[in-house]
Amino acid sequence: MYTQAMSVGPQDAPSKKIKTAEELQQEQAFEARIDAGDFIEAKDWMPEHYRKTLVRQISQHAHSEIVGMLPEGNWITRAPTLKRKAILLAKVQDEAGHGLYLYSAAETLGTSRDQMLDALHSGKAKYSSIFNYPTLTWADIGVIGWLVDGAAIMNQVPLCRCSYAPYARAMIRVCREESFHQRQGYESLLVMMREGTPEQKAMVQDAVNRWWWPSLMMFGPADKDSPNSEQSIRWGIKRVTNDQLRQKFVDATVPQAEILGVSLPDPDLKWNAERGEHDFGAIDWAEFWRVVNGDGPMNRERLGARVKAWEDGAWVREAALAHARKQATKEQAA
Ligand code: FAQ
Repeated sequence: MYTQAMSVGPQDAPSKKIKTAEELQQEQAFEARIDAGDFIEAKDWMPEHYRKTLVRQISQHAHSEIVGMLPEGNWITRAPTLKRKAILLAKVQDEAGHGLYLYSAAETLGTSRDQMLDALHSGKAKYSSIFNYPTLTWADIGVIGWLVDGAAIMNQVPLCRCSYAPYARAMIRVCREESFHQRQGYESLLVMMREGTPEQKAMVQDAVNRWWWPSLMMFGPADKDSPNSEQSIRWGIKRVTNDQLRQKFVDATVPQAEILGVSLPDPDLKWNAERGEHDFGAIDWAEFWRVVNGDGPMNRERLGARVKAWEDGAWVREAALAHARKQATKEQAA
């Protein structure tokens, strides 16, 4: 049943039922393929837990893309120039496309789009914590491109090598588009910081202050508190751990902040020559879990907007279905 598929976690550890010799053989053959670096296709045999983990991650990823359209969509009508509006429109449309590729990839695992959307709308499925924060000023749009898309790329490039081939293939195109998203955000901030008024520069700094910590939270809980990581790494679903990706993101972003001329809101952030990477301050995990569990600044609005869009679109789905049925009847009659 779908609700089970969506709630894979430590509580749903692989079934302890006694396996038949055939099942054991299939499992061993699967593990051998994973060890050999093979990609798994939709029709290949796979353990139920592998399938459920993928449905959970890919559908949550798809939901994130679709919910992620809302914070930026909020600024399309208020973009400062025609050029910025065209770029933002293209970016938000890209996110819709990413959602569609990802829902399609998840569907190959035997879960329907309706089931996935039902899980989102009923609050059973998660989506990225980052989209539960408000976009208060135009600078937030640049900062989302720079930091949020920057974090998304860091996380998603390794997913192009995910052991599940349909997901890996979808991620290749997604990553190319995310690179444009990151670039456009950074460029818009550069313009504001180099040519802007003192008020505009202050607006950029304020946006960076608000988005920095939530961006670090995007990578998920610390490895020691991440119930899914070990098995997902073992199966090649995730190739790099949450903490490793977070560290790479910090190291890549610090020099970009210097070029921009903004500071990052962490007094403990400094280069550690011994380790060859940056030290950074403690993440507020209580805030992270509050937001993940539905009590962030914008959770209710975001979910409310998605449910409303679904309900408002009912007539389109009904009309499309009626048309498809009519076509099918005509073809049968012919
Ligand atoms: N927010 O054991 P782990 C984007 C949940 S796309 C909410 O470490 P896992 C593009 C996690 O689901 C952004 N929940 O889990 C864009 C799990 O709960 P569950 C989305 C989170 O799966 C840009 C529990 O905590 N990207 O930004 C978060 O091994 C701009 C324990 O965690 C993806 O989805 C979080 N931040 O690792 C769009 C990438 N972190 O399901 C518009 C694909 C963790 O057991 C504008 N996903 N949780 O109930 C992944 O790489 C992984 O799923 C992680 C989490 C790394 C997110």
